[in-house]
Amino acid sequence: MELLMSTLLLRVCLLLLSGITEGQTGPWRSCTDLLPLDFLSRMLPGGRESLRGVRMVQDEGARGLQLDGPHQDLSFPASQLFINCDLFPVEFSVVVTLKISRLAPQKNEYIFTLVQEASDRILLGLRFSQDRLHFLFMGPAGRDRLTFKAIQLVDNHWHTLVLAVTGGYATLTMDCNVLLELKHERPFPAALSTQGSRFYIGSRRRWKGKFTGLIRQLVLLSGSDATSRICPSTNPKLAVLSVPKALQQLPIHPFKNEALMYPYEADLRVTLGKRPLCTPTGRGQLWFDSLRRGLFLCDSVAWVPLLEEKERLDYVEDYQDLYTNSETFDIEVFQIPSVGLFAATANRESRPGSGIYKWIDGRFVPYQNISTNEALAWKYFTVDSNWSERKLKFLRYQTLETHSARDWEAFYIQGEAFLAVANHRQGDNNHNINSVIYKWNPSTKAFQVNQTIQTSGAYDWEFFSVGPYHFLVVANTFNGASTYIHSIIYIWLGGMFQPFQAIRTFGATDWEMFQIENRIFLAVANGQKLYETGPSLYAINSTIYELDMTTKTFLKFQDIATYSAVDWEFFTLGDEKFLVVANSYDGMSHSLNSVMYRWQGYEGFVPIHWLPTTGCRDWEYFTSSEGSYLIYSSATQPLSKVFRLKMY
Ligand SMILES: *[C@@H]1O[C@H](CO)[C@@H](O)[C@H](O)[C@H]1NC(C)=O
Ligand SMILES: *[C@@H]1O[C@H](CO)[C@@H](O)[C@H](O)[C@H]1NC(C)=O
Ligand SMILES: *[C@@H]1O[C@H](CO)[C@@H](O)[C@H](O)[C@H]1NC(C)=O
Ligand SMILES: CC(=O)N[C@H]1CO[C@H](CO)[C@@H](O)[C@@H]1O
Repeated sequence: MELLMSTLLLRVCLLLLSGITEGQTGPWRSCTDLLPLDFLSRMLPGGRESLRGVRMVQDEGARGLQLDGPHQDLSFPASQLFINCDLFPVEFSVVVTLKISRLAPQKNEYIFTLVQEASDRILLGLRFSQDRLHFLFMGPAGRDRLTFKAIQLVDNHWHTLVLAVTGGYATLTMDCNVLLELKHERPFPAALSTQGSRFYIGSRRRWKGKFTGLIRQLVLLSGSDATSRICPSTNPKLAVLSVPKALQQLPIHPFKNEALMYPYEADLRVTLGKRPLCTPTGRGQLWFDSLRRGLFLCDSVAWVPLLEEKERLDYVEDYQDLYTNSETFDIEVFQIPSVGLFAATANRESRPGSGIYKWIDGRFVPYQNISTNEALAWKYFTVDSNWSERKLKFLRYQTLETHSARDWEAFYIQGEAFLAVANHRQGDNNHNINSVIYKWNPSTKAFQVNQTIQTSGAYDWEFFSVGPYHFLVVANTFNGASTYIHSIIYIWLGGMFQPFQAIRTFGATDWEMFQIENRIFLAVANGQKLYETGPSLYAINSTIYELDMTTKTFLKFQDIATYSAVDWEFFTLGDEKFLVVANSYDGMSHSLNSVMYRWQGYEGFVPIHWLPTTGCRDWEYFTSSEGSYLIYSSATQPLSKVFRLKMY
């Protein structure tokens, strides 16, 4: 298996994903894949607490950060960036946008440094004086320095610099004009180890030489000159490669009332963090609420909202109790064009069977009962689906032999329709059986077996495509002895699914694939930890993996504590991303909170809402003309619940 997988990987690696990731050059490739590295975004608070040592200031039509000192929050270990190896790249660029109003003669200020913690030595740094810019680095023969002369940075205007270092050369571009090219006698070291070192923004770890201006952009990227990525620019003094979101919104002109004119162009102070007091002396003060991402103005008594994000999740409201025919294992919400929005529940009892509900006037109402036998899953799909237009009811179409089927997954590859069924077990305890992938035959108008795949207590199939590649991943729950087994990701190659990667899971019940910008994630819901001996554990981690473009494998991204998780649902509201987990059992009770998480960039997913559920089995997100909703089905009571996501 290992060998098979690595040969497959090799075959696939060369081609895989070339469509969705830009090629990176240089030896840094093996050291980090987080490129370009936006230092300021790393510094800014993820949303909840304020960041000590930082103030946001708007000046000359753009926002920047004023740093109060070499605070610990303004630094981070190099190991966060250099994940796979600790060598600093030989070829790299630094892009920085700053505004410096004054500087005493003979003084130096540091834009950033990389300091070796134990020795306190600067391994690398960028600093400026009245009319010079110095790039410092630790060479094999000791401390070295490159100096760009006659650089007029200290003029109280914004400037964007690109410093590019390549072997023996360094170039400096200011406001999209190439200023200088220097050849160093001693080239930048080919193997500068960053081990045990820390990046400091705006200082060299001490007060002396701390940066007193405004900084708006600070990005490090590997490969040669980054100038071509940002120049030419319509605004070269503020040319952008990557600027934190909080600094982007501009200009602020919310004043409808002329009497309320405030001089927002002139060095306006914006405070981050908790709501400050608004008093007459603070009149004209701005406060940026990083949680709600709103900007507020103090009118001497109260904070007046100026600029709020369009639509953001405020709270979750218990909206509808949907009494179902019996306990519900799965719920599927689907839209039939020009007919409406429906929910299909897969119910335990065969009489009256499973239910179909139609969304009418902002609620689900019973629409049709369908006779099923211990139904576990519904999947709505259209392949000449036997949706009878005339009678507007679902008719029985084709009966496929299954073994305690847990999930159906319908998907298309190159225009052909497939249906994968997760066969859980045969008889009472044979879990190691085949699951089946059917292919639609348009001439016989029936599904035919295309491939069988050995699975262990299969619970879920998830199909997804990345660029031109198609993947199918199975959640293997139990092999008869243990739940700590491999779940396998397959890739479509040569007309069949072949193993791509095996991931250890604990009673996996669900896979959810989702994409955030161009990053691909795969989350597994882990149901329980059970070995041959010992009790079952339900309070365990479920894990989110991310497709690593360098190694072409899914690597662990984040562990999330769950309670017999049985479903993940990913959805987007406005420009925010969420995950909600179905927690079904904590070892004692089926009544417990399921949790909703919000994506917060490098912090990953952070819990924000706790939703009371009973026997939660499945979450579905849907929208109607009235708003956005979540519905969950209960496997322990004949009651499903709709929650409404209230926005502000
Ligand atoms: C489905 O069956 C239940 C239980 O018999 C019944 O109350 C309900 O009205 C039926 N729904 C429809 C749409 O026929
Ligand atoms: C499964 O479908 C693929 C794609 O159409 C086809 O190339 C392959 O031969 C089929 N395999 C079998 C066993 O029918
Ligand atoms: C869950 O994951 C966290 C972070 O990786 C780890 O510290 C913790 O020990 C894990 N918990 C369990 C129960 O495995
Ligand atoms: C393709 C197919 O089998 N279609 C059937 C759908 O249901 C109608 C009504 O029962 C049948 O007449 C069709 O043959």
